[in-house]
Amino acid sequence: MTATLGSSTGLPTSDADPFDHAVLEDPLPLQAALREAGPMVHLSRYDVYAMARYAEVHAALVDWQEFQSGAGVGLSNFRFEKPWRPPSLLLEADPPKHDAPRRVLTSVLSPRALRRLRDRWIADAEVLVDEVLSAGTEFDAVPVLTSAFPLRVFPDAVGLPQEGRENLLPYGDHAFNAFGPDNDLVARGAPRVAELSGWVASVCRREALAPEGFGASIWAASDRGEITPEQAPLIVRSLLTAGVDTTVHGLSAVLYAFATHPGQWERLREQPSLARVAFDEAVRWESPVQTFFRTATTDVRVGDHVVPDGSKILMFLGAANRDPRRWDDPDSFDLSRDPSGHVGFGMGIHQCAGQHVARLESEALLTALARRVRSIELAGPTARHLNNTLRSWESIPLRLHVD
Ligand code: OW7
Repeated sequence: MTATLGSSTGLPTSDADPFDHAVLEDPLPLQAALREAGPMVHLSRYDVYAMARYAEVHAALVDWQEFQSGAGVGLSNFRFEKPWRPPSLLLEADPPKHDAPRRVLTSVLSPRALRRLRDRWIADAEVLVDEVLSAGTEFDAVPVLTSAFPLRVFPDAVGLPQEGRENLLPYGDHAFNAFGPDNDLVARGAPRVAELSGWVASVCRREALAPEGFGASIWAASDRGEITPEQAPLIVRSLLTAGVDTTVHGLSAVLYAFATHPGQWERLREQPSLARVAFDEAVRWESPVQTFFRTATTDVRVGDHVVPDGSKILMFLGAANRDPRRWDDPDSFDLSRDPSGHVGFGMGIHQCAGQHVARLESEALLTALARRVRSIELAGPTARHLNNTLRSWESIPLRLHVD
């Protein structure tokens, strides 16, 4: 990065492109440079204001009055640009419109509502791990475990029809690319947008959803008048957009972390109840959702500087999660740390509504693996999957040693 001091205001400025392939491949150097440059940095290429330190990212996340989501949480400013799809009633909305959809989804995905899924998911993870291990102990963890497990349990929990489930990951991948600039990654997804969006819309309808499941629960809330029948399918759409790729990449992160930190796997083996901490530590360490934007609702003062009304603010969740001002030895994946307070699930009124679902998926898979696998190592070169928002893996070749 070239961080040169802006002449009149003293605001550091950078012409770096956070969405450049080289940066997406390894975002850590840019994150460190932006943190060092100051509490806020102007990114000249996109004319946006960037925050990469924990304190400022956290403050912006909890200040929904001055840093709104309703103008979009990507680079596109909905005040001036038409969104590529009808805005999310949760992610891309502010109070008061945000509140009823949020209340409903929070309740549908609450720890209490997940209790009936727990035993089934733990059994499903054991079956998957048994199947995988009986086929061999060397494999690519992404297709075989980290995408296979969410795809095995989540669509059923929503109540989706079987047909078309292969559309879930490509749809999510495009949605998360669309939060970034209109670059080659967005162009690559564009040809399938109409087809994928058509499928998603079709399965958000009440008639398409199973009589029990997260989808049916959302529709039931509309029967009780908690949301309108017009809102229900868009809230189901949030589940399908935010609930698959994110968990796949979170599971990839935690398995990669263990494959590269064998001592931590031994600790998990000794104390399987660490599975929950392990997942949150991996979400902190890898930050599957790297960035989100907000929009200034007025001229907002940040330190000695002012973000002009209507400007886009880019929050580097991944950089905040490795800010040495907040975390001891931030680059180490360490089960003895308390990762709570990380902003990998966001913070404040928009904090991830599906985090308990993600934690349960991870707990089920890690527990099943810990029961049978003595050690995990990389068996070849890994490959990243580039996305404008997500930090993810295309391939994690593993070799497991079983008892
Ligand atoms: C939605 C992880 C952020 C998201 C992401 C993408 C879409 C939505 C939510 O949460 O449609 O509400």
